[in-house]
Amino acid sequence: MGQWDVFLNPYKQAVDELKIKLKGMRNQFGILGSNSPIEFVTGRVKPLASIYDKTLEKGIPFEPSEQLATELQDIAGLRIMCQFVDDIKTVTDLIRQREDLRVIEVRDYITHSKPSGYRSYHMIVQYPVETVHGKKVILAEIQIRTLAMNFWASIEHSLNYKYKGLFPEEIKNRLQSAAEAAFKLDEEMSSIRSEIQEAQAYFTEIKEAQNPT
Ligand code: 0O2
Repeated sequence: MGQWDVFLNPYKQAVDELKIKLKGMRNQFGILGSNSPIEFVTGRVKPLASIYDKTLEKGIPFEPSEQLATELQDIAGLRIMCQFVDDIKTVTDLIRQREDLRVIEVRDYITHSKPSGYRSYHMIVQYPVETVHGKKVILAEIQIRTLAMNFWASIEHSLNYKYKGLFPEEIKNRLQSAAEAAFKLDEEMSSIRSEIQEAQAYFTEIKEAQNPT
């Protein structure tokens, strides 16, 4: 096993565990028969190529080290998607109450979106991983956003990759108006939230009646 594999292993374990735990929160709402504030959860360990790019940006050595573990807070990354903007607050409250992690920092790009138009709520957490050599506390970043925010961010991320951050003016303007459209979509959906949730509860009931367990 290489040095990087050894270094990244606890992050992989943390991502696997947190994915299960956060998905568990979603399932509990389902069992209790209430609408879940969590739509779906994804997670990844930052690829080595992205770690390399970030070390160049930050001017730190590209090597598995304590400095890297402290300065790159999103080597373990989780993403929680919600249907409605208000669900984000519910989810962040649930995360803060948990005893298996500790929130040490938040970045609220929903109240203050980034100049690019990016919106999302980021929580940096300390998470203890049990290893064969004992407990290792690592940092993880949990990004919480609506489906509309996620759609915009995924598209912008791909374009960013293509243009290496140097968007032609036309694309930059279109992305900004798409960000405004996503914001409007979130507002519109919030205004008919109870209608939507009633309909979703109705369909869940029908599905359960058709497939009793
Ligand atoms: P990837 O590929 O998702 O891993 P830093 O991590 O130091 O560069 P900062 O601002 O200290 O940046 O951390 P922050 O705000 O938590 O943002 C880091 C992550 O948020 C990014 O990770 C993206 O996932 C997301 N993000 C932030 N700004 C934007 C944006 O303008 N557009 C999109 N699409 N995503 C954004 P990485 O490492 O950049 O990328």
